[in-house]
Amino acid sequence: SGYNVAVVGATGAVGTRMIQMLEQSILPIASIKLLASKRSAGKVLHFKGQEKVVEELVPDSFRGIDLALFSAGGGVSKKFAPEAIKRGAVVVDNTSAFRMDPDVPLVVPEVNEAALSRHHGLIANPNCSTIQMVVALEPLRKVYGLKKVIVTTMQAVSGAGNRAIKELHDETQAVLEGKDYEPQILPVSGDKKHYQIAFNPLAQIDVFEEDGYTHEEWKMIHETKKIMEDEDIQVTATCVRVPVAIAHSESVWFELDQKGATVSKLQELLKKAPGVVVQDDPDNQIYPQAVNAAGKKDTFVGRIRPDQEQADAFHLYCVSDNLLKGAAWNSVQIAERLDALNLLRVPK
Ligand code: A2P
Ligand code: 11C
Repeated sequence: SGYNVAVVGATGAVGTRMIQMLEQSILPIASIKLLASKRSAGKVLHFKGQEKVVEELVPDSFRGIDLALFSAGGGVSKKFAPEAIKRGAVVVDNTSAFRMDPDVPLVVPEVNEAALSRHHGLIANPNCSTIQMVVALEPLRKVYGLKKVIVTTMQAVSGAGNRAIKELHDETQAVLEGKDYEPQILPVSGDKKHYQIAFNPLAQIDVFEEDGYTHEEWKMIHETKKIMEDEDIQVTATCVRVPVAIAHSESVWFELDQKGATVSKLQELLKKAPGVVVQDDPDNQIYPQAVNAAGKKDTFVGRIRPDQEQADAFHLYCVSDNLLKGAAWNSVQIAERLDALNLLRVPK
């Protein structure tokens, strides 16, 4: 007995991690179906040591499926998530397709698990850079309230998929060897121009909005308010792509609502917080690093220090694996919590 699970986008940067997270999960799994585009049909992947052949995604793929994890792009989710729900599968969607729909819970279990009870068959997984920031800020917000956040991100190329990881590798090698390389993916695969990422941070993630912010920045602002269920939190973001393969790093400035916080009090709250590991010991040069966070499920937090000019304002630095807590692990964790709360079924 257990759930029949489908992974949509199983061959991708996030999809392959979803398979790993399901292998390690406490969720009872009866069967697993791996779905991708026609290009990958017939490819062999593994689940718990057994060979699994990737199938082409079609509406009927979801017949008999109880849980479908989607990470194959927003267009695929828009088209196929309703097909899955119609056939009785609960969908956990890692794309931005439905996140801001008022009827869709947008969930980070450490922050707003209660929102799961309001699902109608689909739960959205937030953007990777938003997730780690709210995991780090929520334990502080609970005690002191949160007035304002200014975040600057340093995001790994894997956020743009497997082809972007390959571009970073190939381009870095070409630059080191003095060869020409024509970027094709970064900063954004669908945008008009492409730029070098090797040895060169790019202040563009996703496309530009009319107000001059990128859509990634827009997501961090609006998803944070939705997850924390507070439209009054002032959030602003600058999102930067850096030549790192895995794990996003973020510099976060925040102003608390209430007085009385100190660095040691904030550290104590974060040490007790779920999903957080504090790495904050300047005397011993201890602070979070992407190379150490890659492959881990936690959000690592350090460099906690007061703003020297403004009362009740602080800085922190957080790092997390964008493919795990930022995507695959948060999705599987949502499924585990749905199961524990007896909510892993499409409501009538
Ligand atoms: P495929 O390998 O067949 O292209 P990434 O984020 O690493 O680029 O991965 C994207 C994932 O989404 C891959 O598994 C990819 O499958 C899948 N995908 C992309 N387009 C479609 C589609 N139209 N139908 C099903 N899966 C798709
Ligand atoms: C990136 N955050 O690093 C993006 C990837 O909304 O799910 C995830 C996009 C999303 O490029």
